[in-house]
Order: sequence, then structure tokens, then C-alpha cells
Amino acid sequence: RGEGCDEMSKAKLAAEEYQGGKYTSGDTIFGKILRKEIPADIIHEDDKCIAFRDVNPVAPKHVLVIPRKPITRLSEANEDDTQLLGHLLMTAKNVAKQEGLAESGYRIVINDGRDGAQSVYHLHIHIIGGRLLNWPPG
Ligand code: IU
Repeated sequence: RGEGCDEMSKAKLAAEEYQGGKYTSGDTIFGKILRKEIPADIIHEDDKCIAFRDVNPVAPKHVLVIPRKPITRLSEANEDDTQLLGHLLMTAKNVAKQEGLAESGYRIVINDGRDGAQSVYHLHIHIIGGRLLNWPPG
């Protein structure tokens, strides 16, 4: 138990430091969620990203994983973001497991730009699950 608490406060501290750094200027609604200016149901937090429940879920489970770094869209990510992108995907996997989706499965989605129907220009990974999903998407 003690160890878990340690891990938790370490992540929290790191997050606070990060927020005091250069990645505080995200000006989308997700930037506001990251800076805790508006509330969200945050279910994971570490020094590089957070995960929170989508306010308009399209399935019983719908979670978004977003980097603290305000990358506007996947198309704008660069080579320097390689490790961060890997971390986001691993976080999505871990959060999906935490949400009880590991066995039944789920879908990971990144909407990019106009044709990808992206609406918030702060990179985010959707985790969608809890029901049988259709394919192909609309
Ligand atoms: P998209 O990939 O940019 O289309 O998805 C944006 C998602 O962000 C969408 O599923 C919204 O329901 C969700 N969202 C949210 O969770 N909280 C908000 O305040 C806003 C959008 I604005």
C-alpha cells in the first residue's frame, strides 16, 4: 500500500513540475482539463499524459488519453515525439485493462484533421469499448 502511495505522489509531483514547465500553453479545452481549470473524470495521470472519460461517450467505456505536450494532431507529431507516442499507446493499453476491457477487446482511434473528423486540436487517443463495435466506421 505504501509503495502505491509513493508511486502516486511521485506521479503527481512530476505532473505538477511538468505543468510548471513549458507545456502549459495548450489553448484547447483539453489544455484546460490538463491545467485543472475545468473538471474532468481523470482516471490516469503521469508525468507525460492523462486519461479521462469522454463527456459524450459512444460506447459504455470511452476514455481519452492525451499528452501533456500540446501536439495539435498526429500529423504534427515529429521524430522527437516517438517515445511519447509509444507511451500514449502503452498507457491506452494499460487503461483499457484497468477498465476491464483487456479480455473482451476494444478499439483505439486517433482522428486526424478534417477528414478524420477531429474536433479538438490537442492530440488524443480514444479508447472505446464495452460493446461489440461495428466495422468499418462511418
Ligand atoms: P475528436 O477525435 O476530436 O473528434 O474527439 C474529441 C472528443 O472529445 C469527443 O469524443 C468529445 O466527446 C470529447 N470531449 C470531451 O470529452 N470533453 C470536452 O469538453 C469536449 C470534447 I469540447
